[in-house]
Amino acid sequence: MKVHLVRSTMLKKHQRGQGFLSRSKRRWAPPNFNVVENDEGPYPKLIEKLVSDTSATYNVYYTIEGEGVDKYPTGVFRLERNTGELFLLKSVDREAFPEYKFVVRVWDQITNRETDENLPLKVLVDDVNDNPPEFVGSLQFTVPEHCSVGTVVGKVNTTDKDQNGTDHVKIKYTLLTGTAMFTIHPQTGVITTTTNTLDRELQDKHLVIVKIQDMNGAANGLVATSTATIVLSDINDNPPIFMKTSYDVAVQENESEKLLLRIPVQDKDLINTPNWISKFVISQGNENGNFRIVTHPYTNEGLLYVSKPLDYEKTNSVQLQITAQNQAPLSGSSASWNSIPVKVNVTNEGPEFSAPSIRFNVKENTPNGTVIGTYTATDPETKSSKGIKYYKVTDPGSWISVDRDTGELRVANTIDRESPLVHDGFYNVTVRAVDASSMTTTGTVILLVENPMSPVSILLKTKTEQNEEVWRVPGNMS
Ligand SMILES: [Ca+2]
Ligand SMILES: [Ca+2]
Ligand SMILES: [Ca+2]
Ligand SMILES: [Ca+2]
Repeated sequence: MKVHLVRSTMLKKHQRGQGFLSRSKRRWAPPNFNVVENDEGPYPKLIEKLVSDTSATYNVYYTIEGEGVDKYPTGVFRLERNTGELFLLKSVDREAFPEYKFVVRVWDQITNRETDENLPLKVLVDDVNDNPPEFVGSLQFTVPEHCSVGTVVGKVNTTDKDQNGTDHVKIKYTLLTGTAMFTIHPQTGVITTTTNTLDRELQDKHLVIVKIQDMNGAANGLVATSTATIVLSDINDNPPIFMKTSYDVAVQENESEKLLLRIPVQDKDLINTPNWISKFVISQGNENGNFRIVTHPYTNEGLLYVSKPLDYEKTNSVQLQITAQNQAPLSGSSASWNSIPVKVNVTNEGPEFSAPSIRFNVKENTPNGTVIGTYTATDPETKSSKGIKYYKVTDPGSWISVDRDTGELRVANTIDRESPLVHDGFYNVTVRAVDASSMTTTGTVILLVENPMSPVSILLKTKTEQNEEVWRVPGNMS
């Protein structure tokens, strides 16, 4: 084909392939030339032959300057000086340089004067689909577990170096795995969920293979694949679970700031987050504020303290209800906080005898009313015996009387060393002390019954010839 470089007083149009050649009197706009990228040649390859109408009048020659010739990238085009033939010298890459602008000039061979106006020309490089689509940016997405169907997970971003607006860059998105849980929009690349059963506590992330294909997914399209990671973020769908169904603990009256109970719980949600950290509430039974409960910062246990002393005389047991919550509210309609009962038994501080047992020596046949000694108890808190009463519990021979107010012991009957109630010289009496709040304790009084003739109150345990154990006065071996 030829392009005539003409001057005309009339606007003309010549159909030329797919383009139009327009000319005006002073300036004219030639069509763009087209070359196809990646053409295998052979080279040089003739593109056009340019002919100026002035060649009819003059002997002309042509020159060319601009991109692809003497401007970057040089060496792509050559114009035959005498014939006006424009050659492509080598394969071109549209993605590297999509169009070349240059100027053709016509000269008189004799005068070296220009015989015509400059002809600006543009060569467009036609696209070939030689670039597969590419993934752009992160394929890491996060979506809350148990989100509703259709929740947007994220958008797969892509690029394609080929020509915009053509099928060469029209990408179709497909998921190759994970289709039971996710779907991808074929045109936009937006991934959404297809289920509301995604459970972080079961599996905290899913890997899905994404395929992208240009030519809108046609078989001749170019393909790329990559793996998207979909991380499930935690919601608080698990309440803390108690390890036991109830507790029974004891607290002594008048105690305070004492740890009564450690209550462990388990929580399946994400550890060390507000969804996991427990928050305990005494939901019932603490109307008087005797208790407080805090969360152990490391173990997440509930620590139940008595914070205000309890009075046994007012209450001897408290029924608490302990509820385990999280710092964060629960998500999901089916779950609710759990509670367990904790029974706190208040124990009284009873009186204590001066010793669990006490021993006195008493001669047999000691007159009634003779004082043997005293055996007293005190309140361990006040160390006082005030208000404590004493009673006999056991006294098989009724040999002893106990003063109810003082704990004084007196002889009340004939004490007989030979009585079958005496064993190895010992006779036992059990005494009970009772305080004002009816708390009791018992103690044992051991009487060592002595022979009245014995000069000393010390007896030795010896054996007879019949091998019986007997108490004897030292020196008297009869
Ligand atoms: Ca291309
Ligand atoms: Ca492409
Ligand atoms: Ca939780
Ligand atoms: Ca969870």
